[in-house]
Amino acid sequence: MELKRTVKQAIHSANTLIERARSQHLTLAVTGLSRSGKTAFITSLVNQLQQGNTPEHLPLFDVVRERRLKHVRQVAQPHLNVASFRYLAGMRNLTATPPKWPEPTKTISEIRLELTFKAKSNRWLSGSEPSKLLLDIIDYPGEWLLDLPMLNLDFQQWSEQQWHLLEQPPRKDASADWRQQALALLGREPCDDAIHECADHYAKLLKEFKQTLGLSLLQPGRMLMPGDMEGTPALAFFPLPEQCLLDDAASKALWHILKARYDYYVKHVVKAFFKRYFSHFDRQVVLVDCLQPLNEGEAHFREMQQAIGQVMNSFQYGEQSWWQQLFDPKIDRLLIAATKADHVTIEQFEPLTNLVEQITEDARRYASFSDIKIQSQALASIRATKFGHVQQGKKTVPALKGNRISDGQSITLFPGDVPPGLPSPAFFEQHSFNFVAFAPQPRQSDYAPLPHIGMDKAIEFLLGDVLK
Ligand SMILES: Nc1nc2c(ncn2[C@@H]2O[C@H](COP(=O)(O)OP(=O)(O)OP(=O)(O)O)[C@@H](O)[C@H]2O)c(=O)[nH]1
Ligand SMILES: [Mg+2]
Repeated sequence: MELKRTVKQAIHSANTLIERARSQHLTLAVTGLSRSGKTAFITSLVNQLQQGNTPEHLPLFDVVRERRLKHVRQVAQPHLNVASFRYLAGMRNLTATPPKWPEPTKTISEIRLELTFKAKSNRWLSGSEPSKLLLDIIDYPGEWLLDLPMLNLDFQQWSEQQWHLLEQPPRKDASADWRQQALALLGREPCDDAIHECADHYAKLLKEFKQTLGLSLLQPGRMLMPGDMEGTPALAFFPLPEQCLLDDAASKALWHILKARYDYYVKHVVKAFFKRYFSHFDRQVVLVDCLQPLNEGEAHFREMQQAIGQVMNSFQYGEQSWWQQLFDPKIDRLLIAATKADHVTIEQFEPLTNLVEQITEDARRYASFSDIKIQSQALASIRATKFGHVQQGKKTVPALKGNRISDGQSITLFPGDVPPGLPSPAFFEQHSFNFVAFAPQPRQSDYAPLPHIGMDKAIEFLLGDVLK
């Protein structure tokens, strides 16, 4: 049984590789909640490929270590009606004085790279043509990803879930006024203007949940980043309590208006987005920022865990899943990275990796059943700190050195221990983790590649086999 499975797996992998080599084209899906580090990762990926072509800088990236990567250039992107990923603008910000991190992403953008390399197979043949690989990557606001679980819910199920969340802490107090406004619409002839007002208020509430309470489970995501949907009826909906269905005809009419808008949104906005950009991807990167939520407390951490769980479950990596039937992706590698690892000292990388593995455990299990190769690791796309030491009494302990973003001051600190697995309530009571936002390091020259932790390992996993 096991042998049969291994043989099947080997044939599958060989076929996929042949397919890839022939097409010489890879599409990478970068997945992550908002502020998880997607734009920083893509910027660093482009930068490492273009400027980091030395074995000292990317020791674990074989094609570089073996000096087979000839050059990497940005070429015309596939879709003319999609914004271009502005790599140079991002780099200018990172090299400004003082250096700046990317702004939150407001809409979708894409970039296509062409990698020219010497394949191992034709290494000894003089005059053989270098090989080429096209790499497509898209960037989008993390908020949009949060809509993914809606594909699997009808209006009633979604309303129930959201209404339940709104009635519980930490949303309960902040949402009280809005719930009153929504309930006041019941039992009256539906008025479109009043529905729009209530939807606007709901959008404000979602923004408050994000900005003030730091919450992650926020749907519909386009209310936070509407792009060109601002003010459209497709976005003028909100959850209603189920009691509407039992009540009078006017409440039922309101329910049906909102249901129609919800259905439209799910079908024409969410499904269309994922079908267009996510159905053809070959490899997926899932970026998880575990550190900021650890710092902010238990409610934030559990909410992030739940949001990641919902999003990852939506990808359902099994062959029979609705996701497969709907989108038929050909994914064969999944990288799960705990981002911003430059906020912890080196001995914390292992607990950080364990933590991200536990957060994504279900999805990893399904992916491995489907013969998808998985790698989990700690990662800093753009490393903002250096390792140092501090004296604690008579002991010297490992520490981090960097420029604090709030005042630009250089500080050295011991950030505390990352829990080796999912943190217990006691961890949060002791509040033993100290996350400080650091500014990017000033660069020595425009040609110096961005400092990183683990980008070579990540790139080797994502591209190494196709660059053989
Ligand atoms: N120290 C450090 N901070 C990072 C790193 N990557 C991202 N950050 C921080 O995380 C913030 C968010 O990173 P982005 O790359 O903009 O995140 P995103 O996932 O694109 O966010 P949205 O566009 O809002 O979905 C940045 O502004 C930085 O403050 C990293 O490698 N090291
Ligand atoms: Mg972004």
